[in-house]
Amino acid sequence: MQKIIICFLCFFLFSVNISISGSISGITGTITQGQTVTISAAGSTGFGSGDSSPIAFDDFESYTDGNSLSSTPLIGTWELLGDSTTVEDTTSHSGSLATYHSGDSDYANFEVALAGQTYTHYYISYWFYYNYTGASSVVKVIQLHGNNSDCDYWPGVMWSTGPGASGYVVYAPCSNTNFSNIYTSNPQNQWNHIELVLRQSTASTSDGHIEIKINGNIVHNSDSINTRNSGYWTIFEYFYSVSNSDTSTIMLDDIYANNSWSRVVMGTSENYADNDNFEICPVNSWSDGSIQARVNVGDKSDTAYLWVVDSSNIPSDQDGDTAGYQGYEIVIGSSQQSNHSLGAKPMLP
Ligand SMILES: [Ca+2]
Ligand SMILES: [Ca+2]
Repeated sequence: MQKIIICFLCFFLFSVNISISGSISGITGTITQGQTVTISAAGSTGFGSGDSSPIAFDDFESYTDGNSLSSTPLIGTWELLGDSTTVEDTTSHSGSLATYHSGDSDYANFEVALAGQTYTHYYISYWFYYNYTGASSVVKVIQLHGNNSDCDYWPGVMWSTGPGASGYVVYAPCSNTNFSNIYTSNPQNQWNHIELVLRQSTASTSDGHIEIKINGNIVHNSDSINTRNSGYWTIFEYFYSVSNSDTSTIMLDDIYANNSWSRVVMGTSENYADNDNFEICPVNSWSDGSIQARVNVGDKSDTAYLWVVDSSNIPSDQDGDTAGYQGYEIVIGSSQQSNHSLGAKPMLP
């Protein structure tokens, strides 16, 4: 009888937990905007080490409609530039408020200064909504600046839109050879999600990682890019105005940046890779067995899925038997969180 139990135990262990990813055993707290929830790790494979101090985050819901943008977001700081940016209820991704900027011939609206930092990894996520009128425009979605005298100046992402309203994303590596037309779409007048997973290269070596996703489309993904010759990225110039020369409007919401790939995200498809976008939930406490995160539901409602992504960019996985990374099922607005896929597993006798 003892042998039978041991054999069954071996079968159970090997058949259920074949993934190296951690998985979530439970979530306590209410899944509503701004609430803090505690996410517990299941079994012996925890969440690993992660970062609990994002560089910047804001969902802009603490503003009053029409206020000027503050240099102190919910997390971190940023520097205001050029013409004033306000927070408006014109349209938003999360809640009812987002940044709003309208004008022409403008440059960056605000930036996150990283001077003196030697961070190697970055994860950036935010939502943008834009409209321009005119014959030619350049949507400068985001630009990472380094040293102007070095080739570091150019590594950036710009969204150029020309006559005929065909847009494309440009990534410019150290070689100054732009990867242009890597996303030929022009999604004006809708909310779009951009996600960047970045790792600086060794100096003058083609071993950097640049991964850019827009609305779930991988528009660039390389592990062999030289991102610098000597220095490091020193500024994220977030959210350039849409145009160098034409009238434009751009709104931004749920802005997040961190010098780590570790994060907590929420999506609507159970399989991680099937999601067109993610909501980022900033982490304020991270240990191998337990994480505390600030809920950011974005535009999600009813049933959604949550993942803890580790510092190597590997998501948690609730179903080791199924290919890919299955999320932990949650119900927006509820404090009764249970994972249905884990609940279906056979129990030990
Ligand atoms: Ca918002
Ligand atoms: Ca799986």
